[in-house]
Amino acid sequence: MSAVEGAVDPVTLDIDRIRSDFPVLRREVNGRPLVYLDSAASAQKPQAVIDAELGCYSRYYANVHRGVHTLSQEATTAFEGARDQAKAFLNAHSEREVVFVRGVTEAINLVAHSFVAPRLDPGDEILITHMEHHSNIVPWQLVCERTGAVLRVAPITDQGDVDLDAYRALIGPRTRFVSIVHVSNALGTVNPVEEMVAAARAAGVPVLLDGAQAAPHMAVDVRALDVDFYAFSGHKAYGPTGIGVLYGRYNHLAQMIPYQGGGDMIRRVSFEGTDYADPPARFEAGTPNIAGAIGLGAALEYIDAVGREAIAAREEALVARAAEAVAGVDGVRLIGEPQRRAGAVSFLMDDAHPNDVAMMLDEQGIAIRAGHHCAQPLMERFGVPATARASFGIYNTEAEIEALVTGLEKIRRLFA
Ligand code: C6P
Repeated sequence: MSAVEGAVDPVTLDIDRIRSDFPVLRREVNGRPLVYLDSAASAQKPQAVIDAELGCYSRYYANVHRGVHTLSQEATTAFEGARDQAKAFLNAHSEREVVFVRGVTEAINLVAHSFVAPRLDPGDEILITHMEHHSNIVPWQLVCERTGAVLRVAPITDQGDVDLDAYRALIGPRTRFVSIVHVSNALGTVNPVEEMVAAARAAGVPVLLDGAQAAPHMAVDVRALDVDFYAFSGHKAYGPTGIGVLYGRYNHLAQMIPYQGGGDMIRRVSFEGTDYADPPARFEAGTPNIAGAIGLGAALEYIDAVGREAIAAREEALVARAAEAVAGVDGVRLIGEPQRRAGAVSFLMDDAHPNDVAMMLDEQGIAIRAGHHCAQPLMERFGVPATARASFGIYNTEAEIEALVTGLEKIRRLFA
């Protein structure tokens, strides 16, 4: 039976049952059972998500919003049903506040182009933190180049937490927008976003939260957060690739210019001019990722059925244990020891390059990521070009942490 079909103990979670929902976890890599510790890069998919995509393509696939025929009606109903699911997942006020995008990268570029850039004068400021992913740096640099605005960066501590006093002090009369990561992909830091959003909004500054690494691991309530924009990617939340969600307050979306022009985002087109559709259609030009959205709906349903509070509690304990266990390996040093951690543990091993560590773990069937994790300014802050990163999801176990530690000890012996 699937974990979503029966009652799941909200505290302990039946991990064996959850694991049995993910077909790929049955395979071996290099003759060993797969230990998948790379969910921060992209998470594996439960059968429910695979079935939802397959069901769309095999039973009712057609273009959406365009046909009166049965298949198009059914596809449209399922596609819009996924939007409702995303609305509930984020506790948005309305499904009209949910824009389907390719992922967080597109969401931030959309907000930068359509909301922030038109409001900027030379000398205005956009505030981010030192732990941002490139997706939350480069779009702002592009906007600054175009408008003469300035990018401000809130510093972080040696532990990998945002320096909150410095952050608050950087919110000034020229600050026009704040865009910050909810959970760091490279450090695992859970930022105190409630306080950070409140500080910005008290100064009348709108805020975007990059929820790429938060949405899969904890409950997100955009109303409680009082945030203006929130973005997450489907593929990190056990859903398909090429689909994600941008939440935006409706009154912001309604004032925003389109991001791309094309079909489905208009009310009326003539050669003299075009009237745009209302949000969210205004920001969804062209044929969308129909099966992807439907698969994402199934992923969000899966997460909810397992229970987000239970997932958060279990994963937080698991990741804390992983951090402690990895730090206990001779010659290993953690990069980032934040006050609160979710999802990921970054580390370095003396004398071994992170790429070598990742390759040698792969020989033992263990998948981790090595590199700068698309956070080069953060790597520079810690004086390293790269780290090894183990990241965790709903299906990981204590036994897999032991396998990781055993693998690292083996590598250590080889290098020592
Ligand atoms: N981080 C990682 O291995 P996209 O690629 O658009 O789905 O998500 C981009 C992104 C934005 N913000 C954060 C905090 C992220 O972690 C990511 C993606 C992956 O850490 C791939 S670099």
